[in-house]
Amino acid sequence: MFNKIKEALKKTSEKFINTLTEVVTGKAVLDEDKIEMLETIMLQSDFGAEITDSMIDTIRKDMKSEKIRDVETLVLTAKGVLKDSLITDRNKAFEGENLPHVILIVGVNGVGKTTTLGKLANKMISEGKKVLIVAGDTFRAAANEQLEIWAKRSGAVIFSNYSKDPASVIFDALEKTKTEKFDYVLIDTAGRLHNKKNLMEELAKVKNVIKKQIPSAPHDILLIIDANNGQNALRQAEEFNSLLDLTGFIVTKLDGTARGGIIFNICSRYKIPIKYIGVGEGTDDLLKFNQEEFIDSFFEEILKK
Ligand SMILES: Nc1nc2c(ncn2[C@@H]2O[C@H](COP(=O)(O)OP(=O)(O)O)[C@@H](O)[C@H]2O)c(=O)[nH]1
Ligand SMILES: [Mg+2]
Repeated sequence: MFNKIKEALKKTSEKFINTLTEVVTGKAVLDEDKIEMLETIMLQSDFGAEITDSMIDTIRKDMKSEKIRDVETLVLTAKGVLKDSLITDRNKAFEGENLPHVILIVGVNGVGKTTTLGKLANKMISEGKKVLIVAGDTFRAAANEQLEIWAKRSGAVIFSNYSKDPASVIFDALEKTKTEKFDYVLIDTAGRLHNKKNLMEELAKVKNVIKKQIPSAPHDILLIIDANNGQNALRQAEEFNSLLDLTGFIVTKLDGTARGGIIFNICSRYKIPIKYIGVGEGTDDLLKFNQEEFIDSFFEEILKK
């Protein structure tokens, strides 16, 4: 698991770490050119201006107070800054006492909603849970097949009705959970652009319909974000969060991107936790997000040097 994160982060961490190690040269003298380079690299990797500024300021301050003396102490400072950026104030437990735990999956087109839902179902079933998948994307026929494949693969029960609108399908699906006991209900939705008002309003309606059936639900509303979406991902987070009050993010396609800084950026901006990360297309390529592990993986290469 550790290796998978490390592999996925490689493109983001490599440049960052190479430059970081060069920031302190010789007898702990700050190399100004390298500091500038570090700044550029962090911005290119989507860490965002706030974390980048904080990184540069903290390094300067810790150099001055001689807290940074060599590469090892520099890494401690850098780790501290990244850890601080991941502190969230909204950490609703993923496992709810109010079973079934209803999870609504939202996001723009192609970010990996259906795939992530499939991987989640798989994970839950392997833990012995009973899972209902609800096909809330009633717009595309292909979405139907894709979800059915995932349901079959994982052994989850699927609820669909492609002649109805999403809100009615979801309403009926939750009715079913009242007679058949499920641990988790995973609701897939159609991709929508965060700036398309009517489609966004439909999501608000979906949330209300869920509440009508189970007042404490949805227990989680997770926004799926593609790590490659850069600044646009931040806009998506903004719009979806203001409409739905998100409980968490899942960042997908971290494998092979050099823009993994987005993890720190969105988390620090919204103070909403990242629950999982997607590191590939396979069933097992969804990892529970663990701050410590993530940061350790990020810095592992440097510490081996
Ligand atoms: N490399 C990679 N591909 C992913 C990941 N998650 C999803 N995908 C791919 O992204 C594409 C779109 O996924 P899909 O689930 O259909 O997106 P949706 O439109 O949001 O439902 C598919 O080809 C997935 O296999 C990931 O973590 N890594
Ligand atoms: Mg989909």
